[in-house]
Amino acid sequence: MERTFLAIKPDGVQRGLVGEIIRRFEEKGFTLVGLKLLKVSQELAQEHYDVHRERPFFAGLVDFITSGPVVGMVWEGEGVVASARKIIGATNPLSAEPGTIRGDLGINIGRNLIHGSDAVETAQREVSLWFKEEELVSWQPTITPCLHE
Ligand code: DAT
Ligand code: MG
Repeated sequence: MERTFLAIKPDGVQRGLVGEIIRRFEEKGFTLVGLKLLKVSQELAQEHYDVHRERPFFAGLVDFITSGPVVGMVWEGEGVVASARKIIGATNPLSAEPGTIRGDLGINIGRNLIHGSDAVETAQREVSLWFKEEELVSWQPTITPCLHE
């Protein structure tokens, strides 16, 4: 089953939006298979955002993501990678559609509340970067027949 990695950034945790953000993925019907609150190390932050290493905003991004607690999550479900990106909305909250997390709850590109893997291969890399295999729980919700034919 497809999995994605999501992280509620320090702004989301500080603003008390952890429950609101998790609710949106639960309500959609995806399955939570990994969850932890952590202070992100410099090493993890730099590795996670490795593709942006040469961008002018890289240092600020690493400073921000290491500035306070982050909620790391793995969610599972049919098409979860692309669907989670839609639920999250565009990178810049000012351009993100209402109804999306960033569109409803954010204003600034550097404070856009949540990270979501952008492709299935990226998700695999990010899940194994943030979680050990034994930290993930494989389970099938009893409501599965209500969600899938
Ligand atoms: P996304 O998080 O939507 O996948 P991304 O991978 O292009 O976006 O960038 C990673 C994060 O870097 C993004 O969530 C916020 C920050 N960022 C991106 N572009 C930025 C910019 N022009 N100025 C400041 N921060 C930026
Ligand atoms: Mg990205």
